Amino acid sequence: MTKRFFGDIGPVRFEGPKSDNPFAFRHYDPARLVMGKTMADHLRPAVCYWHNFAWMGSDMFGAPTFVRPWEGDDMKAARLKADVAFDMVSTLGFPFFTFHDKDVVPEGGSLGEFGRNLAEMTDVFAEKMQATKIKLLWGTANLFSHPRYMAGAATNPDPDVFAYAVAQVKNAIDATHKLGGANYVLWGGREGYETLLNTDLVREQEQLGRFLSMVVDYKHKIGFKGVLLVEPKPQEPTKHQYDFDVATVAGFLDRFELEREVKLNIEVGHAVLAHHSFEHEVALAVALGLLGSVDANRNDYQSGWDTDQFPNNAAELVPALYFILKNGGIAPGGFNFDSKVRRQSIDPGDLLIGHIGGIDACAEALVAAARLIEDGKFDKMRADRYAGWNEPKAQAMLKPAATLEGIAKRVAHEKIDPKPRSGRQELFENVVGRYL
Ligand code: XLS
Ligand code: NI
Ligand code: NI
Repeated sequence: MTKRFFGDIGPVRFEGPKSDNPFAFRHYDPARLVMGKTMADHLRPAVCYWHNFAWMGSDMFGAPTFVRPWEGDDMKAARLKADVAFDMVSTLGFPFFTFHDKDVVPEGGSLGEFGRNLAEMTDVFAEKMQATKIKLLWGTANLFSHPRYMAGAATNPDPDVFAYAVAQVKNAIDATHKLGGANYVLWGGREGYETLLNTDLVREQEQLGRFLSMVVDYKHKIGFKGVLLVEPKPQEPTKHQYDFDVATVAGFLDRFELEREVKLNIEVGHAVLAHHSFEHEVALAVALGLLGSVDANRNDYQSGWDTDQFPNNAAELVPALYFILKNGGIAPGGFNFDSKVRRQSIDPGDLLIGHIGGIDACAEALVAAARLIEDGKFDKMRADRYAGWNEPKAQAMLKPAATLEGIAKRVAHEKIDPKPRSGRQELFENVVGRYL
């Protein structure tokens, strides 16, 4: 590298909430202990290749706005991109990065060339990871950008596309495995439909189930120790995506007997698109034992689009962090910033500022959620609400021996007449707010 992309900025350090240095953390203090674990170990933040290095600032109506020295479609450009990417992760002091195969190398003219490029870049990454101690949170394959995937990858009506996708995923898992990735992600960007009029959804879901089962088998065959993660999203780019939300994917995994093999990568903006909240998706995944990792970002609430903005609202994140802490943490997952700067943020420093604000919001929420748990009042309020269920008579109703007529008889005999009790929602909200 002749001239450093980020000029003289960095390394980014913790300076505390009073700092007005835009290139300092105000809440994220990587080494600070929270409930006996460092903030870095709790959040396991990652920089993604995709938004930072593969998107040049174009939108539906406008040309690219960013000037990036690594723009180009050859391995020379890819190497420069890798230099800047590792410089960026080091400057932020984040422990992880994530990538799609297509983000890091050109596809070239054939799958063979694509595979060779990826293998070459895997060696480059391995060296850089060794030198910087930066680790791979997850790798993935882009099965949605190329026109061949316009009608889906695993769910394509053309079996040759299915085969091609399988081959591409094999290469991406091999690369992830070689780099000791903590996880491997499958986001089915086009695994859905535009119109049911031309779609056999029974067949397509069978194909998707088979595909995922083969990925699971391959993982075991090569001894990949990372966790396989499906990333739910309800729509966009398709009208309807099969991996709609946590509940839908949970059902899908059960149906194909993959619920012990695959976990979920939950993205904030996708939760919003599904008309859920982020904490809903997290809480449900925790409840089902399916929480894998998080794609941290936020959505614009008006747009109806996956805007992938950096998170900046700590208060909104507290409930999700609470459920994550209750789950015993997110590892081997982490907080991957699947976030991008706005199209007008054209300065190199803007990329850093986005991540700084994002991790600060997560760190502030983490501390608040930890206080909430350590203090104990909140958990007690939640437990008190269900205290009646601790009674033996209540417990008996949940046993297999319980019957409708038995319970009905007891209601008459004991003249049971329940009185409404306040759910105290505002109190719960106020208590959560107290810890920020
Ligand atoms: C797109 C997804 C994508 C996945 C990885 O909406 O969030 O970025 O995280 O393919
Ligand atoms: Ni994502
Ligand atoms: Ni997304």
